[in-house]
Amino acid sequence: MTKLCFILGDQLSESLSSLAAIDKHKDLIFLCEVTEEATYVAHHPKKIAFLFSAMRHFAQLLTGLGYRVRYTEYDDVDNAGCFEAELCRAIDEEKILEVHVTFPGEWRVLQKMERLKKELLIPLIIHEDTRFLCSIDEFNCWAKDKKQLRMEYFYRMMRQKHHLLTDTRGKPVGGTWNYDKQNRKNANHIKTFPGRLTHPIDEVTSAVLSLVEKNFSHHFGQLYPFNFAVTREQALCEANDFIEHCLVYFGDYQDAMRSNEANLYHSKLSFYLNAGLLLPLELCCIAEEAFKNKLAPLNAVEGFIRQILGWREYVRGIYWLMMPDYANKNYFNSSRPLPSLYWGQDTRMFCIKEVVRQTKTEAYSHHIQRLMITGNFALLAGLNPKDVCEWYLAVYADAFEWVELPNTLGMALYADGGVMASKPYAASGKYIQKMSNFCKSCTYDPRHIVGEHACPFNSLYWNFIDQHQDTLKINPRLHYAYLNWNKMDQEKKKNILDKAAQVLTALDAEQL
Ligand code: FAD
Ligand code: DLZ
Ligand code: SF4
Repeated sequence: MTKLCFILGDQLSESLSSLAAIDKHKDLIFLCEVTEEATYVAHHPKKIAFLFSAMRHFAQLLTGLGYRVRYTEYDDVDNAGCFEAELCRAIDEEKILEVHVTFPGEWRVLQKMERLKKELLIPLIIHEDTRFLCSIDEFNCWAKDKKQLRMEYFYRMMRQKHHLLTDTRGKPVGGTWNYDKQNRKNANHIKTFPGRLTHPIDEVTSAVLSLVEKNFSHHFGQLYPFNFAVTREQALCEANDFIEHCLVYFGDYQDAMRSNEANLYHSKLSFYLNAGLLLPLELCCIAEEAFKNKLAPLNAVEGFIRQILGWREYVRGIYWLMMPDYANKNYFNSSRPLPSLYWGQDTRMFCIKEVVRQTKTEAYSHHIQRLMITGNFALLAGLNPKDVCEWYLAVYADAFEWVELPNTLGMALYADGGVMASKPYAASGKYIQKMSNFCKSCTYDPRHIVGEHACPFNSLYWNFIDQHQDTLKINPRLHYAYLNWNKMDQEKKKNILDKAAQVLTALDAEQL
């Protein structure tokens, strides 16, 4: 009996559960590049090129290992254009009697699998995605009796379970679970940052780049220069390079932002983790090893491990716990359409302009830029969560819905009403001034709330605090914000709210 193992574009791992279910010598592996996946949101051209090239290289690797691989390229004449039709074509042509897949990363794709399971005349078996360190069942079990699903407690449980940075009694190395307080320095004084690896463009990547240029150059984003790792070997080089050159300062400058410097000391490994070229546990282990070998301090290593073992696993748990209703949450009933400055329309707000510029050229920006610049602005300006989530899903090369949605809808927009975050990540221009050098290049002034040159974040911040006081003023973490707002006299409040209204009018008129 011939079985088929259907591998999706973000499942490029040799250890994939569905691969273990087939016979290398008898069965068939199937991958396909399809229009529907490339266009259900207008993905950044770099993201499409990265995934197609990584898929093609992975298929080559499997062939080299002795597997039989069927691969549909994007411009194959018979390409049926979507997962279902391509799978059915493969089943018919190859006389397949059983299909194996690994649990997909999106609700949308899971629905496709469930439908196929009913419609196909042969069994379709969905295997758990064992690359994650916390299974969906385990997360649901952890969440079941909790009033609040705070990441910190989930993370401690995961540290103990995986014996990472714990002593023999399961206590945290250094005496504290979380060293985030040490990780809030700005990087304005730093002269140079570590350079990054480059990878040669081989024939496979070159063909993919031409294909993407021909078919997707109308999508937002710059295809060239293209410098993504596209094989596991190259991704491992990226990981080792990060450990050697960046991890040491990863903690200290984790929240810092700089113009013309997208990377700082961040790992830029999310693309490879999310596509399956790297595995989360191996990264946590090499980081812990670096700490043991005194290559990096505890605040850096703990911070890095927390992002992967804590946040990454936690957001996946939240996604599968809360879907499908989660995608429709809109706690503040925000409805303003996404303004064109998110697509690169010129703006005088330097911070937004800079983050959007980096996003366009790199298909990447680091966490604080996503959260406190584009995310914070979307929250304060009351942008429609659906539009905002679609933007994040399209423009970042590491974006798959299981990770993008909770981060955007939950963490950045508080649209889930506090499932993920204990308070909205709303901040004024003061925060951005403290953590970046952006304001020095800006027409606006972060010190002013009203007046011609006042930073738009400032009045929008107080407008947000005022507008949502019915729901937010009982939040203890916003106590000081409301104390300060209520201390202001009526005239001052009115001037600020009038200024916020002017800012929003200018935003709608594309004149901000
Ligand atoms: P580093 O700062 O070097 O962190 C190391 C690793 O930790 C990352 O590679 C990533 O795998 C993991 N990590 C860190 N923070 C998070 C987090 N909050 N959630 C999940 N994993 C995390 N991350 C994605 O992988 N895909 C997304 O689509 C995505 N969308 C986001 C949208 C918004 C609005 C926000 C605020 C955050 C989003 N994140 C997303 C989380 C985070 O911004 C990225 O993981 C990180 O910027 C990737 O860059 P890096 O590899 O240099 O990360
Ligand atoms: C993102 C993406 C793109 C652009 N193209 C493909 C593709 O052609 N074939 C494929 O198997 N996967 C692709 N992907 C990734 C899928 O969208 C991803 O597997 C699902 O979103 C589930 O996470
Ligand atoms: Fe951004 Fe305001 Fe600073 Fe300008 S002044 S860069 S708009 S925070």
